[in-house]
Amino acid sequence: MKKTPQTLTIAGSDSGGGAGIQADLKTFQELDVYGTSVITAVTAQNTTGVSAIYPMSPQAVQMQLGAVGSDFELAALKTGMLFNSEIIKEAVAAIRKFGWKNIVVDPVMMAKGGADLLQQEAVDALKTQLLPLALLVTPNIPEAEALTGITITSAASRRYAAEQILGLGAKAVVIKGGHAVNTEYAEDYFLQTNGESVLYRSIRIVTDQTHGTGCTFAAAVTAELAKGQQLKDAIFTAKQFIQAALSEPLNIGKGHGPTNHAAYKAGMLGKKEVNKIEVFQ
Ligand code: PXL
Repeated sequence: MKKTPQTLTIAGSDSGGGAGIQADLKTFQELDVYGTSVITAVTAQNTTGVSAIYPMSPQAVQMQLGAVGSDFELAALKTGMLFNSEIIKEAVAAIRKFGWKNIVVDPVMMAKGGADLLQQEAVDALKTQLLPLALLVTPNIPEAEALTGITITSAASRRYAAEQILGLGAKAVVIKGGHAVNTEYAEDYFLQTNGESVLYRSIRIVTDQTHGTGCTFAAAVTAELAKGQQLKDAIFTAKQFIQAALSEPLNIGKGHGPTNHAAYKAGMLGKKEVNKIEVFQ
């Protein structure tokens, strides 16, 4: 009997349900893969912001990783909020111990309201220990700038930053364009170590219902990788998924509401044409 592909998210809990572990598991479910989770921190948060962060102890993270690793056959995994260097070390040790592949690293650093989801002391561990294990890193523009020290203002500086990130050991990077000043399009720039690049372009959806966009995108890539999709195709589907999730907002909460994780599948099932993504190779 064919088994459902199994995945893991190593990330923080968002009590508001729009980002973090909750966004990841919803996305895994929508894309027909089985999701497991290792919680790195519990955040008290809603659509208006983060009011508290409670990191798990390194041992609590290690025990969760061991429980998942000793039972499940993971086809892909993603990391999100890792908070500190001790937790990063545990994630790295488990990835090595269990020989996990198809690692998607969402280098989560800051929440929309400015709360630190990765402590400054941990940026170095993320760069030197985790990124060399990554098949794909998915920074937004501020994260790509923080990882490289490069200010991204043009296609050339974006490419230069992507090259620098590959220099840290990741096999591929996609710099997401949601934070760019471009008001017409949202362009995600992909570069891999063989020099191949792809630009994924969609019409920009103007909405403040964007909480958890990055988590959801990386989770969708992870799910597609787990199903055996090639990286460039997995990113294409993830872009469609997030475009659908942004285009049919749920209008929940008083602040930056969550994206609509159900919209992609509902559109596919209804045979509605999913949002157009242009691909430039
Ligand atoms: O979207 C980044 C992110 C990741 N993980 C958790 C979060 C957030 C943003 O708020 O709360 C737990």
